[in-house]
Amino acid sequence: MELDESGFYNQLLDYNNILYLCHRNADPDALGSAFALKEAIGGTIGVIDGCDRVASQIARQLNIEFVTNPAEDYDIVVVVDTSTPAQLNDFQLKSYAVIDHHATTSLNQNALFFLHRNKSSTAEIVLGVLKVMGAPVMRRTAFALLSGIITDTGNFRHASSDSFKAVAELLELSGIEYSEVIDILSSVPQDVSMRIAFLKAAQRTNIERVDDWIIVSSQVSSFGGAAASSLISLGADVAFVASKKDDVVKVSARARREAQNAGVNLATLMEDISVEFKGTGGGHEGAAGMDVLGETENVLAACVEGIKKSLMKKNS
Ligand SMILES: [Mn+2]
Repeated sequence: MELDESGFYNQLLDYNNILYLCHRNADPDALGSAFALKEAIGGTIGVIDGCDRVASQIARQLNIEFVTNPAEDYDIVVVVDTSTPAQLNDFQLKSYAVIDHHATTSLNQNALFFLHRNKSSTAEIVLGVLKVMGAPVMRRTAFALLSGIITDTGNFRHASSDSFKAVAELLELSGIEYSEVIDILSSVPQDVSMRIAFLKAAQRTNIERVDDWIIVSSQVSSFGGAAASSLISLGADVAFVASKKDDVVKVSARARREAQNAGVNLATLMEDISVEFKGTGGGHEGAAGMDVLGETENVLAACVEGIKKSLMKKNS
């Protein structure tokens, strides 16, 4: 059942023991949104496997307590900022709700109720819920939501006018200075193994050119998503980076805005290819991912072919 902000909040009031569950390797948008909901409504924050580098720093800074790989004995689980069950590993969802901003959220289908908005971050949706509730927006809540918006919009590169409005509102309501948030976010040191992953991704790149479009694919053992973004900043229009772990090939895909305007939609591409390779996938037009089974080379080849097709369709 799809609900609006006030419906979502009113449904949650019926439950006592709520778990706000973030996707694995929780980012600031997931953790910040879960934290703001917990502060306003009560409950426990859970993460699968842990937080990413920036979210860990924010958790330390704001003293955010969370449970890693929580048990499954809650009255209801609110899945936050998560589009596919694969992002929750083996966590068995029974009674659950979803609050999310991804273009395709397959988790909505079996949820008791869900709140979905096409915003740049889940944090912006949560702010909407807090406003409907008339909940006070305290410093830590505002800080957590601001860091979610800033990181999910790629430092406002993919921000909508709504994201800017939400930021302005959060600063006003909480009295935080924007520079305080930026200082924390930029003081997080870039992990050395992440920088090595960027360099390896660049070294192993296969480059394909279609007209003036550059499509690249590569492989690293970890940090695939960040490595794909780094290939975009190096000059690729579309980048696919695969990591193989046991039998699962994890692909992270990124595309420049110009490629999206020319017809590239990574969310649907990842969904389509993941079906072909017996896995799950989805995300946004410009940033998506999938977990599939197969040979890494074949999976990457299918990704690159898919992009070539969508770029050529536009030309003809
Ligand atoms: Mn998000």
